[in-house]
Amino acid sequence: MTDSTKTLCPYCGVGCGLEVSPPAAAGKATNRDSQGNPVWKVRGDKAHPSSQGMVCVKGATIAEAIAKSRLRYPMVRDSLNEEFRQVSWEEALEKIVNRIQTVRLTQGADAICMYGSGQFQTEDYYIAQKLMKGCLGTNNFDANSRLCMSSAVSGYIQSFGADGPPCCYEDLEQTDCAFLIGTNTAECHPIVFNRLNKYCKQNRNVKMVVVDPRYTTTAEAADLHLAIHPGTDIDLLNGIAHLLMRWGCIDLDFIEDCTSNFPAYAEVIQDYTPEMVAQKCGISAADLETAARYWKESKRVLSMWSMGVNQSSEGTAKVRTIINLHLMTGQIGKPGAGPFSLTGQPNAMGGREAGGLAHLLPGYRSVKNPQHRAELEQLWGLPTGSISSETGRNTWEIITGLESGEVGVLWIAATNPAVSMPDLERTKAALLRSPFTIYQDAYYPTETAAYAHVLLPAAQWSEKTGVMTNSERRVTLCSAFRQPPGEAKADWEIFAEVGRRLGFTEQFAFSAATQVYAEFTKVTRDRPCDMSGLSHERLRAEGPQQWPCPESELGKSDRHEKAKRLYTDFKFHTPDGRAKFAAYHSRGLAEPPDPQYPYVLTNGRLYGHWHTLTRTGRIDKIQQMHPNPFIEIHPRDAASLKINNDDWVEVRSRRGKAKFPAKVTKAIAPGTVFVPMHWGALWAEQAEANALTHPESCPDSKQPELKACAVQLIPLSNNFFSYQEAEQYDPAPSPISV
Ligand SMILES: Nc1nc2c(c(=O)[nH]1)N[C@H]1C(S)=C(S)[C@@H](COP(=O)(O)OP(=O)(O)OC[C@H]3O[C@@H](n4cnc5c(=O)[nH]c(N)nc54)[C@H](O)[C@@H]3O)O[C@H]1N2
Ligand SMILES: Nc1nc2c(c(=O)[nH]1)N[C@H]1C(S)=C(S)[C@@H](COP(=O)(O)OP(=O)(O)OC[C@H]3O[C@@H](n4cnc5c(=O)[nH]c(N)nc54)[C@H](O)[C@@H]3O)O[C@H]1N2
Ligand code: SF4
Ligand SMILES: [Mo]
Repeated sequence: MTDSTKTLCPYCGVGCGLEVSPPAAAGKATNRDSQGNPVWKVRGDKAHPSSQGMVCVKGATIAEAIAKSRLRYPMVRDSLNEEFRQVSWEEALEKIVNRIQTVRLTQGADAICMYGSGQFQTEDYYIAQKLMKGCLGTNNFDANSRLCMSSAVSGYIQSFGADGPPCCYEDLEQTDCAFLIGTNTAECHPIVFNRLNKYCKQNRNVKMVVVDPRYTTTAEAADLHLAIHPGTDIDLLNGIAHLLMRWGCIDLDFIEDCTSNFPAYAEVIQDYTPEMVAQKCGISAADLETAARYWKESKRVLSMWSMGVNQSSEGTAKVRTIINLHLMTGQIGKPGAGPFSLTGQPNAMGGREAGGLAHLLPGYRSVKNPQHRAELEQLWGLPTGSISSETGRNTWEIITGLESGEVGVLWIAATNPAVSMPDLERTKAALLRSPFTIYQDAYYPTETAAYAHVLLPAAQWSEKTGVMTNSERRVTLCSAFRQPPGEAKADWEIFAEVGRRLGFTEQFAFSAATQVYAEFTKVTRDRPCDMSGLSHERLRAEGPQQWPCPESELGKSDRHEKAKRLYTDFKFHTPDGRAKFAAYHSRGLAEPPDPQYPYVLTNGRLYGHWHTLTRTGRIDKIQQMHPNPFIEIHPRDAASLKINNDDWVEVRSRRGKAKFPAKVTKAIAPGTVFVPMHWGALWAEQAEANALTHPESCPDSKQPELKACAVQLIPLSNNFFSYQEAEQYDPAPSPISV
């Protein structure tokens, strides 16, 4: 393999095209990483339509982390206080299969759980569904997308009758107003932001609104920044709707012809007067009015959102309330307009297509739907009734299942829950109780490895071939261009091998990823995410493709144009074909601040780092960009607590504590503090954001409210306190701003 390979960046859901070439050109010195591995050269793929050659620092430096600190061989141990010993695949697989068979017989299939990830390729996801939901007959497969995209999924399904972001990146350059809510796009979706920001700068009449309690890098670029109190998004959105209604700026024809349930919504928004909304959100009535005016004056509004909206105990309601505004103004199904959920992980979209949550089945199907189950049982060659009609355990229910002893086997792959789950103390205690945990990861050590009985080495991006789908529904083939280290195998290969050993030889008779993908695309035929026209061969020959891409459309000249946007005919996937308005009042935070825990803690990401640092923590350039965790505190709060820059602050919630050096800044609103989510126990002492967070979740999407919990702040290293004194400290009630 000497030529360059086109592939996709394996980090965020923007899905930038990369071109990767071998480390050494003939006669030139080989660039090596700090562990002596040759480093591949990476540049942006100019021909990739989503990114047009652009990359951010994460994509540009990915090659520096792919060979370091890898898990190379299967390892096992009988209990968590023993050392791991290296074993053959044969021995590891035998142990797993025996345990699965025993648990199936003694506790039933529903005692087996798998927890996967939006960092799987679609092939990995699909085979995991077939194994768990089809062959084993339990829907206990959930993924870290539960912590990420599930509110967007349920919002789209409830409003439109199906999941799937209806927009595309060309809309970034065709809009009159970009409405960014709960997204720090500049740091988390940098190439989406670059495209948008460049366009806004060239067209001064195009407006950018940012709704975020923090003054983020994204907010710096905005025409209007609404620094709302955490958890007041629904108030704001209903307040904008109230003004649009008052001004008569609604699309009555669209509402009449293409939607349902408008009267209920119209009644709800009556209550959201500008005075009330401004007061609740902590913004001025003038700013609220400006936001509403931008909606009114813009022919095309493109709203974008991410975790500030989804990670909420009313996440689905927030998503639907954003969609309401689009329905009310007819801003959907046309260039430059629509409700655009920015996906987090590189293949969270593929995960949704493959049915990778406990209530879903492949091809945008639902476990609750008897016809959907029957279709898959037939496609998979399984007896009728093989697929359970019960929703499986979601991410948090896996934790509570460990607590109650109902989970007998836990198989975790491509995620690091010992850092990323809410209420870490409880999560870790539950993981400690697991009778048998299989952990399948690319790197070693990670925090979760400490809780495993079996470690399986996974081949990662660059070492396995498969597809990923980005936020604009564009599917890119990621071809392998180097060998996996040691004995690492692709996730789907491991699942398929276990399937065969459990007796499902026909169901897992695959020898290459291209065969897996061929079967998967068949399963999507005639579904909203129809990809029956796609194959590895076509993606290799023709480059990345957007879905829908039904086989029947192949060869038609307008195929690509038609796939750009969904709902251009204003026909939705609901039973009556209409998009449904939702009528939600705001409920606010699940754990609002109070005199004992007077601050709202929010948390999120930094530009250079990726999640739990398994890759970016090992890249020098990025470590230098963001060397340490910190806590952002507003100068007013810092003054009242006598905290100076760089003073250590202990943060306590009802569940746990952490400590950070202070960064005193007006970028965070008074009453709110911010910490990055990245540093787990292996990377810093007691700087885990999730030691503090709680698992209260949205009733529809079951997505936990990771974005907000109530905390107290205790200064540790100034003149007034020692650490010991702080242990007895009773924090003086501070002003509560929510
Ligand atoms: N650099 C980098 N990029 C990434 C990732 C990464 O780890 N690092 N991860 C990827 C993944 S998986 C994801 S999910 C995305 C996440 O992308 P984002 O959602 O953009 O990232 P976050 O920083 O988690 O949160 C976004 C913002 O939500 C705001 N927020 C908090 N509470 C509220 C609220 O109540 N209302 C509103 N309106 N806003 C609120 C926070 O202040 C924060 O600025 O990023 C993806 N891209
Ligand atoms: N407080 C707080 N907590 C959060 C969030 C937040 O905003 N705030 N965000 C939540 C969100 S949106 C997300 S997406 C999660 C992310 O949280 P995690 O999923 O826990 O984070 P990662 O560090 O991306 O973990 C991915 C793991 O997969 C491994 N890996 C990479 N490629 C492969 C592969 O091909 N196969 C296998 N088997 N392993 C592979 C990596 O080595 C790494 O260990 O965190 C959630 N938790
Ligand atoms: S924007 Fe996202 S997909 Fe693009 S290079 Fe950066 S991390 Fe990779
Ligand atoms: Mo995410």
